[in-house]
Amino acid sequence: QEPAPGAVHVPGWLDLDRQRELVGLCRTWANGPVPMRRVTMPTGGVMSVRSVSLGWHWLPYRYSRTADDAGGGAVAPFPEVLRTLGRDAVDAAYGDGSGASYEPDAALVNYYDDAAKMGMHQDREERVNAPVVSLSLGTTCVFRFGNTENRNRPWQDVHLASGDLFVFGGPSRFAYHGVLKTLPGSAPAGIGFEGRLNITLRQTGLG
Ligand code: MD5
Ligand code: FE
Repeated sequence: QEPAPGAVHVPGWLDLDRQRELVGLCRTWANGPVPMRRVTMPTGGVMSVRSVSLGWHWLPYRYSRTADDAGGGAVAPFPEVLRTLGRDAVDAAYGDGSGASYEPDAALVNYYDDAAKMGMHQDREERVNAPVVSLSLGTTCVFRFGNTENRNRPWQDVHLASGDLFVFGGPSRFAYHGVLKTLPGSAPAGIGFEGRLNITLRQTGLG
């Protein structure tokens, strides 16, 4: 499904074995040098989502090699397995061979408990417009895919289920988007955890 130019949704891209493998990796990453935590925004608000970064540490509104808001330690390196997965994902979405030149160097792993959500925002800390790859695990969420002008209509509400791939590239790369809610009880049997995980891969364009 292609909800907008450059935005490609591939439901069920990951089989259950692959999903479970990624859940295990997320568990490892969540317990890495920078623990999974809730990010505090400059306004003082605290995000309901918990997150951990690999490669480059995301914080509002920049990337750092060190966890500047969480002790200052070094961030875990970007895992090779995600580079390969990212290239495969871009190829699956676009089918034009562009995966070969995709060089993701930052991953953000987000964890949503049943109450977590994410307000409408753009991802614009990256300096290049390479696609963002999004992989969903666990409970289904209602994802709001908006427009590039502002956080208002038009938007499309899309269900992202466990194993789904979404690639945001081209004209959709800088669209506003958010997660309205997750749907408790919607995870596949055997996924091995409660809640929702989302892995995003990004190419920062930072040296
Ligand atoms: C999530 N995460 O489900 C989403 C998936 C985030 C975030 O939004 O910033 O951590 S990534 C959705 C995304 C990324 C980049 C561009 C666009 C959507 N887009 O242009 O719509 O936890
Ligand atoms: Fe985002």
